[in-house]
Amino acid sequence: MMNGFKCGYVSIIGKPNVGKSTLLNKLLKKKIAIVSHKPQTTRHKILGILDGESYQILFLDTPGIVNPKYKLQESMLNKVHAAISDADIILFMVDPFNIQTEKSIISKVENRPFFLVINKIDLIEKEKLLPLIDSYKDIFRFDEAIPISALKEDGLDLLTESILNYLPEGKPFYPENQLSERDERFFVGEIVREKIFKRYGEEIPYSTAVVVDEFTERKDKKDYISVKIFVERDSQKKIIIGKDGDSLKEVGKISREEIEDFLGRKVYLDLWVKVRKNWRKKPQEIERFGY
Ligand SMILES: Nc1nc2c(ncn2[C@@H]2O[C@H](COP(=O)(O)OP(=O)(O)OP(=O)(O)O)[C@@H](O)[C@H]2O)c(=O)[nH]1
Ligand SMILES: [Mg+2]
Repeated sequence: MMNGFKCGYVSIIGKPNVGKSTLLNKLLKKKIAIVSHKPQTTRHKILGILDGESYQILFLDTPGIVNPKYKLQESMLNKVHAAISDADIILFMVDPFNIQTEKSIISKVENRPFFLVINKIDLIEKEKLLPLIDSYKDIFRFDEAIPISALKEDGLDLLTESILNYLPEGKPFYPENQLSERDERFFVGEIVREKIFKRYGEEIPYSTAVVVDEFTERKDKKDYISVKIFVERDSQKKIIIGKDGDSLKEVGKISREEIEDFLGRKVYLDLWVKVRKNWRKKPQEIERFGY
């Protein structure tokens, strides 16, 4: 019998860019969720499994909460709602720079454990913390307020301990050391998307979808991976490719290096750029791209 073993879902929600994916990666000690300084980087609900001696915590990273303006954002918001309905515990993550509330979201939480997680405390003076927590007390109910710096890995042990105080008892849902439920293809596509998010400005990151077309293991040769990068306009395709293909080559190189690091083996990576006009507004395309 696994007496006293704890297992449950902990959903990380909040506005874009507050550091949700960074927290997931730091808790797991492996980068499985892509991160960038631009908002709306995450488009999926991503499971990260943290195994301990007497617990298994199933973290769900989610897209940042925004008022949807196009179909893709609607689908992203649906993932936040799905993560909330799955959750045994909800971490509402904010940054310390302004007061953030999401009434429509918080109203769905009902009486489940709800933590206010204040991230990026490495960027403010310590004296500002208590007044900040106090101002949240006037806005909504929370069971715990936990200041952290995900980036500097400050406060993460305390966060895990507090989670364990509320996590239900139960057997582990997943075998040990599984980390996530996504396949290698998913992570490869996400790594390429992150490099595009980081490299290009303006609307390009938001107009880009990445699909792994082929992933073949070859005898005595590196794995062959073929990736299609979809953008919404010809002009964006030109920018992604760059003069003499230089930009795309660079994206290919840094993507391949991180993919090899992630998989722990060498790969051959082919990148192709295609145009799908206004795909972000089309439910069928969004579904086809896996969002
Ligand atoms: N200084 C500081 N920066 C942080 C911290 N945590 C995250 N960041 C930075 O904040 C930016 C956004 O981080 P993400 O983890 O991508 O944020 P997110 O909430 O997942 O964003 P979306 O996926 O767009 O909703 C990145 O540049 C991170 O390096 C922190 O504790 N301190
Ligand atoms: Mg994210």
